[in-house]
Amino acid sequence: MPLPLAPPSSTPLSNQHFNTSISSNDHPSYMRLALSYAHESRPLPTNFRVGALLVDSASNRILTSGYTLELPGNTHAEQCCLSKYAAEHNIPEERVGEVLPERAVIYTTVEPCVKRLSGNRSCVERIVETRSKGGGIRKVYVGVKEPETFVGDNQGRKILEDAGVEVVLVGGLEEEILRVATAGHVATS
Ligand code: HJL
Ligand code: ZN
Repeated sequence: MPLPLAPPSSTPLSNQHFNTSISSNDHPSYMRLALSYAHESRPLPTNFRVGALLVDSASNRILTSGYTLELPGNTHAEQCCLSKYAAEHNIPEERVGEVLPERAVIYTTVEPCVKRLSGNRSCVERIVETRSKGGGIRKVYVGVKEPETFVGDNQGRKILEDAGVEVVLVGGLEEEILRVATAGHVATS
């Protein structure tokens, strides 16, 4: 019997791996779960509220979840996923590719960033780095392209694809993803 989904606030995922009742090819449901994590993020005018999941697509297990500013400091959702998984394996985030399962994928409500106004390392760089030893993240499921608010036209998709990471747009939740992502932004008109 499938286990129930773990809702973000009542069941923190920090150190547990869990199965869900989502079937492995049900990408919209995984994206909806990622979106539920985006809701956990504090609204701010200076970034987007994003939710992400690191999933082992071979075993259909969620390895970690993440959302913007979940970890201390100015942290992004995808970064939190990788960082938490690395911490669970007692390895620095830069080496997380060494402990990821062969078919690891990321679901993220907003396209991974290439450039950050803060100058911090981008999520695209972190994802590509996981592939340095041949394994690593092989696919990224994206809910929306990054809006041009902060850094203009984000080339995340192209750079990931050039590095051999497949990028799949999962449509259907764009409106809600953008509403959540921009909740702390100041209206311009
Ligand atoms: C993604 C996130 C997040 C963004 N994008 N994919 N996941 N916050 O968790 C992208 C946006 C940057 C701004 C500001 N946001 O966040 O371009 O301060 O948030 O480094 O460029 O940069 P900082
Ligand atoms: Zn990022």
